[in-house]
Amino acid sequence: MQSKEEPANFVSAAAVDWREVARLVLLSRALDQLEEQHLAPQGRVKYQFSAMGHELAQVLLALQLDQPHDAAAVYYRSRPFMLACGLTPAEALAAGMARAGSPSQGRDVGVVFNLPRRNGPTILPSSGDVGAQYTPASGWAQAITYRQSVLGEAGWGNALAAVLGGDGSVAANGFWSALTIVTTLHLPLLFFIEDNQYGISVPSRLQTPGGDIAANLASFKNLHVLQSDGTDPLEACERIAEAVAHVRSRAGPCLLRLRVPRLRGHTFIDDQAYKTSAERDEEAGRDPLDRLQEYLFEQGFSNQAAWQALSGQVDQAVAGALEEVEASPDPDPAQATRHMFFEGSPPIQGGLRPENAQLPTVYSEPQPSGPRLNLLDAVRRTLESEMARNPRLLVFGEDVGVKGGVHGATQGMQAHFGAGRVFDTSLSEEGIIGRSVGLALAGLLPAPEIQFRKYADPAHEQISDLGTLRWRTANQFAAPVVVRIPVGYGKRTGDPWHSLTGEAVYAHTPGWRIAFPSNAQDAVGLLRTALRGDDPTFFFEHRALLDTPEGRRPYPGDDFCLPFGKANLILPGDELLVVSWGALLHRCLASAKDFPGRVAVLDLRTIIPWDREAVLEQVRRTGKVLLVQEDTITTGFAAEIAATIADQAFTDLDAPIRRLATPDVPIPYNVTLMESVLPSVARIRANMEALLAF
Ligand SMILES: Cc1ncc(C[n+]2csc(CCOP(=O)(O)OP(=O)(O)O)c2C)c(N)n1
Repeated sequence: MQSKEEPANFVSAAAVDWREVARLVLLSRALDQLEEQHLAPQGRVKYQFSAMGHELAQVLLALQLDQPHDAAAVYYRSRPFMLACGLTPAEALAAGMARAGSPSQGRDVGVVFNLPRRNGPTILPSSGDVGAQYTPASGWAQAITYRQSVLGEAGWGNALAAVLGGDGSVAANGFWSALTIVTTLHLPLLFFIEDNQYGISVPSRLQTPGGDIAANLASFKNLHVLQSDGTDPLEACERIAEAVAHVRSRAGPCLLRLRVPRLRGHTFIDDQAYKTSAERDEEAGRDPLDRLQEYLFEQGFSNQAAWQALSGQVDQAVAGALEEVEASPDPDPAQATRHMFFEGSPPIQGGLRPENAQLPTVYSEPQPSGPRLNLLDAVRRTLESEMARNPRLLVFGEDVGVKGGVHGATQGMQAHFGAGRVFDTSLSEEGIIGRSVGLALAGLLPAPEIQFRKYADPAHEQISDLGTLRWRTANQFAAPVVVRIPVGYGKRTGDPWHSLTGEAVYAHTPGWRIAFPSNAQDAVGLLRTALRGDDPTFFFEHRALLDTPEGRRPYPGDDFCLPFGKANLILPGDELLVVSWGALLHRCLASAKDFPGRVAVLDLRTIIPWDREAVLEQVRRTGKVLLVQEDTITTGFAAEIAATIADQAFTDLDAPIRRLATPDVPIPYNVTLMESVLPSVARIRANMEALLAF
């Protein structure tokens, strides 16, 4: 019963199903014991992360996350929470033992969880990277407010996002990035920090000054900060209820620090030699299971006989689950390469497809009309036309709102579509991409801008985790995000910070598609296809083409979509094939003019997927190939093309495969220096000449 002083959404201790709490804590304990006494020593579970000491607090939280659009981002010590959210004992064991039937179908470590909604919150696909759970959780929190206020969906009204993490994780970039996002935007996120005073062996005083993140954040603006003993049933229950009520009632984000013991090593193989025996004894004396039992007996919710009976039922359930998992097969090896990209069947959660909100992609001929547009204007017009048709599309990034982007790609869009849909972000690329993951998982379509390719570096953890998200969850989740990035040297300028193309890094980051258009028409078609697609996509906008004549084309129409993986033979020729993309494509065309009819120029248009067939067909016809790339030479994308040609068309070659690229140096600031390292028209021409004469 709620008393008069209790805030809205407050769940009092009297309303808690303490028998269920006890069952879940006992279940978690029994699974840990089975693993540490049998399965890990036998090598049948390779990573055993005991949750002993953390169980009570996690279960109390999970049972309060009962609204249909609640979500939680968890970490590897969150199994008690998962059990309370509907993970079955058999799934838990199958996960650790890497059997079919685990939530990742044996693809991921057993404690790196994901779970589409059952009886609790949606569990966002978690990561093995400590701290990587925070910014996606902030994205879900932002999606809650977007779906409620921009899309007008009342059902999202009192939803919340929770993120679980340890005391070590509060030193990670993602924690601070998410904290900044949710406090500046007043978002419904609950930070649930389980402080067991250690990372692996590093004590919490080396993670945050004084070892107390809650004390340090006491004066952080817009953050409600709470502390609790995570082993005391009544106190933990009340503080958790207070934290949940605060966030649910839209009073802003909250951080709750729970002090818990870690009753075992970091993992099964950690002997805890860095703790004194007095310290270990002290921790053992704070076992939440003992305190729970004591509390339940005191309150008359249980007694010795009832406790024994419950414990027996739990042991039986675990034994039954083990039998079931032992009888289940290994996952099918034929499936191991599936689900890197969308294959036609929608995921359960994430992106627009589960709610049938996707716009159709129909490939057709361009319908050019009007004057020739800059590539930059073409991008803006495409974003605007898609925004007008798709209310789930959001555009954001640093300076993207009022200013309209440092390059001007989003000029006027905030005024037109409102600050809910087109907005400035805090200066954190990890925050931009990580929040995009959460937004996409919550059924929206984020199209963030990163100001320059080099400045995506801080986001790399989120980028690589997003690339594998569908695969890691065996297609249960997907998060299509379209990231626009201006890349490459500028019109008459370059430098180490603003001029990187760096496509090879992303081509080597599985799960991402990469568009790299050389003109405005292709930019429109590829961007629209990306925005109607199902996969994370990088859309590269070359700076030397943003407002120069080479890139200009008439607008091809509001329905024009261009397929990925279809190269464009811009110039036919019989004796030598030149393959390029982006701005250097135009240098290749200028060079080829001197050899009419002899040099073919193929614009790759997309790097992932790339058009192998078109390249091989032209190689077979001409017998010679020159690959021209702006990115640095070593392990650049041209090397991938060269390897494929050597493998598939070796006997068709009449000359060595040649690459032209920037040497392994950054782009220099001085223009003469810059031009000395970039493949120039003169160097391209000289190489064409040499190959034609070979
Ligand atoms: C980015 C990253 N760095 C390092 C690691 C290795 N690592 C795994 S767990 C861990 C300690 C994390 O401690 P804490 O956040 O306090 O959680 P706890 O294990 O105590 O529950 C470390 C260093 C990792 N997984 N990810």
